[in-house]
Amino acid sequence: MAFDNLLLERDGAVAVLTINRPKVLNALNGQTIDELRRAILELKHDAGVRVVIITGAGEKSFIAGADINEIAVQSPIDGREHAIRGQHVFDLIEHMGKPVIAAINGYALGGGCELAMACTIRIAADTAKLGQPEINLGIVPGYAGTQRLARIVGRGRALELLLTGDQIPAQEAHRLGLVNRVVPAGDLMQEARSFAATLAAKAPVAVRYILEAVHKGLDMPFSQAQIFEATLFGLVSATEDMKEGTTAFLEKRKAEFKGR
Ligand code: CO8
Repeated sequence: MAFDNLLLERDGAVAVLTINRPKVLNALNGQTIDELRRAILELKHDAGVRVVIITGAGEKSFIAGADINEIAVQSPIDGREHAIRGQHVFDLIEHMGKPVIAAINGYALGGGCELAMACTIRIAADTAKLGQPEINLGIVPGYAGTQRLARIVGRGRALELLLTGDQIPAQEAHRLGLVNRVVPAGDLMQEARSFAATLAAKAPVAVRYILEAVHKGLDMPFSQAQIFEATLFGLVSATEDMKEGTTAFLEKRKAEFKGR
């Protein structure tokens, strides 16, 4: 599949998707959002891909937000539609059933921070800066930043970040729980690939059900989420990978999961 603004590379079970508009610090215009949708759907349905890494081209930026050139001229109706369209694409990332690692190689601002928050795991270069600076443009986040940020770091911290628009360094983002790990900038992709390889070796159906249990379960009342979890537990017990995992443990050897 050909893209103008994305690079897609496969390395065994790991796919690396790079937002490739370095001249505008990888800002997300409408075309890029559309290409992301196509790429994510392709990766979701590719059984050979078990983990996806998303990063930004160049040294400086992961994604510096939605493309302000487009925001500046859009009508209110278009603005709403564009926000909803982007939200659907980010939901696809969150619900693709495979871990997605954001390798945050620089600025993750506005829509860039929102995209990172839709990923399963965030690894940041020690040079990265994160934030939701929309308030400084006189707008609000539109790709679910008000919702995911509050769920990840808590309401009080989210409100401070959203209302100040401050860019925070990677270490501060780590302290808040906004990123999982901070690594030296030069090691970022190696760390992301190594983490991806660890996740790719896990049982894919169990991985998918854990993602589903957490993401769907958090939107349910606790008692229903527990039943949902128990049902997934029952289902996963029917997999060959469950037999392999438990047998390997009892035989004191490493399990080889096949995704069945
Ligand atoms: N959109 C368009 N162009 C951008 C963007 C952007 N978000 N960010 C940077 N650029 C461009 C600059 O205009 C500049 O272009 P040129 O070389 O032609 O002048 C080039 O990238 C390099 O940027 P700078 O010269 O500004 O680089 P600096 O190192 O001086 O600064 C910053 C880097 C701090 C990242 C700075 O570029 C900046 O503040 N960028 C904007 C960050 C921002 O406000 N992001 C939020 C955007 S709004 C948003 O994300 C809303 C999401 C929901 C949208 C829902 C519907 C569409």
